[in-house]
Amino acid sequence: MSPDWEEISHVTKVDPAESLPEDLSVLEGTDLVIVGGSDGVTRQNSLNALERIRAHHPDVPLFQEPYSSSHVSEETIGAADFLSVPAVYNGDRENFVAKHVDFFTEVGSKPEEILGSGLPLVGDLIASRGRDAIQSISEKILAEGYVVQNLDSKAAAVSGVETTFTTEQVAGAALATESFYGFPIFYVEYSGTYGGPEDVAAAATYLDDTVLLYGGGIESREQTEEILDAGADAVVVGDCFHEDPERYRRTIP
Ligand code: 1GP
Repeated sequence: MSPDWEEISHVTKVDPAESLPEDLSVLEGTDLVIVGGSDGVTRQNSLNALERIRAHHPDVPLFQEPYSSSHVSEETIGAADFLSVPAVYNGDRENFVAKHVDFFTEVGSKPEEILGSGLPLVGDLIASRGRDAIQSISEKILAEGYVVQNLDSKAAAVSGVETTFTTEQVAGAALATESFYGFPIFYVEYSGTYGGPEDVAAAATYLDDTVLLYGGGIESREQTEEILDAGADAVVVGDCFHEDPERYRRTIP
């Protein structure tokens, strides 16, 4: 299961560790909101952001994008429509395999084994509702094949990214996402800087069933259009939303 991507071309990434604009009507016109960040994120601030956005915009699809199971609780899972979880191709092993196996180990373990684990609230949920709860958590999780292309970003630091991919490697990662890993989303991440359309165009060549997202440095409608024209299904706008709501509004097509 996934949201209706045909309807989504503009995504806003809200950092729960940063303050939100006073007036959340600025989000009108965005098609999807993702709550996630790379610094100072907690279960509580994630939940606060999810609940505040839901209260103002009950109909906009809402994701939580945790990079650690410490951001996730029964409440955040309940508040979000989906959990989008990055698997970083050019990151360290922890961020492509280990963290995910650990997470699903916790989710899938017998309740008595996971109560008191790093995911106590998920443990309670499973203890109270059994296998159905495991099933419903799993169905809410969407894997994102991720390439982090800005080495100076916090996203690179927390994912163990030490080298960026060439355009050919980005294309290869996209092809692997579609034909080998089967992740529903491929994400070209330039967090904090505008990367231009090249990687997106290369990735788009190989993606039919996989959704292609681009994020990084988008501050204008022209940039949004350049990325969409290159073949992305949607742009993701982050910093600009927190820093300059008026400029952010102009990134919406
Ligand atoms: C960050 O891709 C998003 O994860 C958006 O990037 O903050 O640079 O807009 P910016």
